[in-house]
Amino acid sequence: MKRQSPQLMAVAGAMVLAMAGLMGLPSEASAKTHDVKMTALEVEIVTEGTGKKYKAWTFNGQMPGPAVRVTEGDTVNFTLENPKTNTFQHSMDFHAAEIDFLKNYRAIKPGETISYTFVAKKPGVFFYHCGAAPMIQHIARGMFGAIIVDPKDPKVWPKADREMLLVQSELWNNPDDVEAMFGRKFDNVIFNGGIWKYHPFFIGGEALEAKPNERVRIYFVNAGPNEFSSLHPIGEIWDNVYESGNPANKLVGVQTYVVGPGSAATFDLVSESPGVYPIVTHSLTAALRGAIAALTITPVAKDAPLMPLTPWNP
Ligand SMILES: [Cu+2]
Repeated sequence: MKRQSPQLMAVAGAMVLAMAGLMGLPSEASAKTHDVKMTALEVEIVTEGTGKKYKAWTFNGQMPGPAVRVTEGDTVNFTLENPKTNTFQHSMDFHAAEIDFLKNYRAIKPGETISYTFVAKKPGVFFYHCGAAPMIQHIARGMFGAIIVDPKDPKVWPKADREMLLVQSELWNNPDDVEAMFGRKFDNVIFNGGIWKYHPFFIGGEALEAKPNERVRIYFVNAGPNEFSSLHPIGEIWDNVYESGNPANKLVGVQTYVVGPGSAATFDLVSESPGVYPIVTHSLTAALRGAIAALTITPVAKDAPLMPLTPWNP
């Protein structure tokens, strides 16, 4: 067989790539595979700046569970372990996945492990949660979190200068009172698992920070289990709101946006003037029981993790 010259091979290769580009074929080479493993842990966690503890059920011992971040088109190989030291069944339901619920989201007993694979086909910010019965209790006690699916083409929306992830949920003093959960008799509504976590007037509370004119992108998930969030930045207007965090679902100049339980949205805020802009759910029975996050706009704003979990030590 006649050997092709390296130059000819290179030209042929370039032609194939050019053809693929002309035909609009996606570049599969850029899609990644992520192995995500979580462990269901029934543990005590700190939910207040005073150090007060709560008998939670968690993913990886934290409420919310760890933030998962992938890009549109990526594959997620997910594994949930329910260690035999636990007492209850647990499961995992990813709203970013489009797969069979019966097979993949079934509850597993202590000592068991479940794995499944999904492709994150749609960009956005999505809820994840345990769905074991009674689901209202498994979510109320802390088994929830967020997965961000970044758009494949970052140019589909303005670049963010700063990003934050906020997960709202209701908290009951008695984690065993399922009747109070059905009756919506929550004691607190919280952001990222802490009562007044981002309110500097309370012990252990620390404001979120950003610089003037920065585009602050807030990925927001409402874990519920029951209450709607009516998210509003006091003293400001959302520049953009993206339903489910999908750049195609763009709203402009929004004062307040409702995010139902089990839903999510991405909020962009650009503030020109230094000051304090509290981010609240305008459902006041919730805001006044813990769901106020102070956002301080200051030229000396510090960098912070995507989801500042505990300003206080656990
Ligand atoms: Cu669970």
